[in-house]
Amino acid sequence: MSKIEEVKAKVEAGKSKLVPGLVQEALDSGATPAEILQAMVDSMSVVGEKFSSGEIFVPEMLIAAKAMSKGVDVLKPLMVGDGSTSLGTCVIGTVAGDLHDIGKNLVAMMIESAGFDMVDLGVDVPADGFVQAIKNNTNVKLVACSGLLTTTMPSLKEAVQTIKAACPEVKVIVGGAPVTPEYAAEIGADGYAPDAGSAAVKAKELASAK
Ligand code: B1M
Repeated sequence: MSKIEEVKAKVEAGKSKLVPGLVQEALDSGATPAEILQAMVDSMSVVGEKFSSGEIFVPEMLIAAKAMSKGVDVLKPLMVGDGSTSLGTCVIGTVAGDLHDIGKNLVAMMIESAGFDMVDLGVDVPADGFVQAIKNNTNVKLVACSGLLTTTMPSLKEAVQTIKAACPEVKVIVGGAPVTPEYAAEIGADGYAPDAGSAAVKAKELASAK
């Protein structure tokens, strides 16, 4: 089994103590951070499928998520930029009722490395929490809202509409597995991205748009 396959297997099995060391070994064996990250994202898809089929339950999903986060911690310094230029501040959070944060954390990492200062509000963020953060921080150009559950899509809509009503000059980008470009447009978001890499590209595009 290659080191990258070992990382994938141990994330799926939720082995948080082993994953950081294996990620380092995979790097040392020549795998790129992007390849290792993709392997861990693939693991979470397997975990999701096993949950859907009733093979595992919430606690197992949670420990797999913890293992992935530990692996991402090792990759983070290799993936973020030097922060020497700032395109402004980005406020990010997962919307109300939703506790999923791995995708949001990756999006935060990539947008930060694209040159934004990052204010991360965490998970379960109410619509007015985003507005307060815009008011409490300087030079906020962008808000990034993540949502992973179909049941929290109404929270995403409420967040976008509350932010745009209170702060129309701030751009809002949305994403997360159930979000489509059509839904993003329908709820009034300025941008949509399917993954963390394209979220960073879209963030730069929105920040430079007049
Ligand atoms: Co939950 N969960 N979960 N879960 N969970 C999913 C999302 C699910 C698809 C699993 C399944 O059934 N197959 C399903 C949702 C079904 C649906 O609504 N359509 C589900 C469910 C049902 C639930 C609960 C309701 C289970 C229950 O309690 N019965 C519950 C809800 C709790 C809540 O939020 N209120 C729940 C709980 C949990 C845990 C807490 C145990 C844990 C999360 C821990 C954590 O995040 N710290 C968990 C996990 C781990 C998952 C899966 C297995 C993995 C999620 C993940 O981290 N993926 C997930 C199955 C799956 O995704 N296949 C599942 C890896 C991550 C990198 O991908 O988050 O999609 P993702 O992010 C991507 C893109 O979506 C995008 O970029 C990221 C990376 O490129 N993206 C953006 C994300 N945000 C973006 C924002 C952007 C742009 C792009 O712009 C702002």
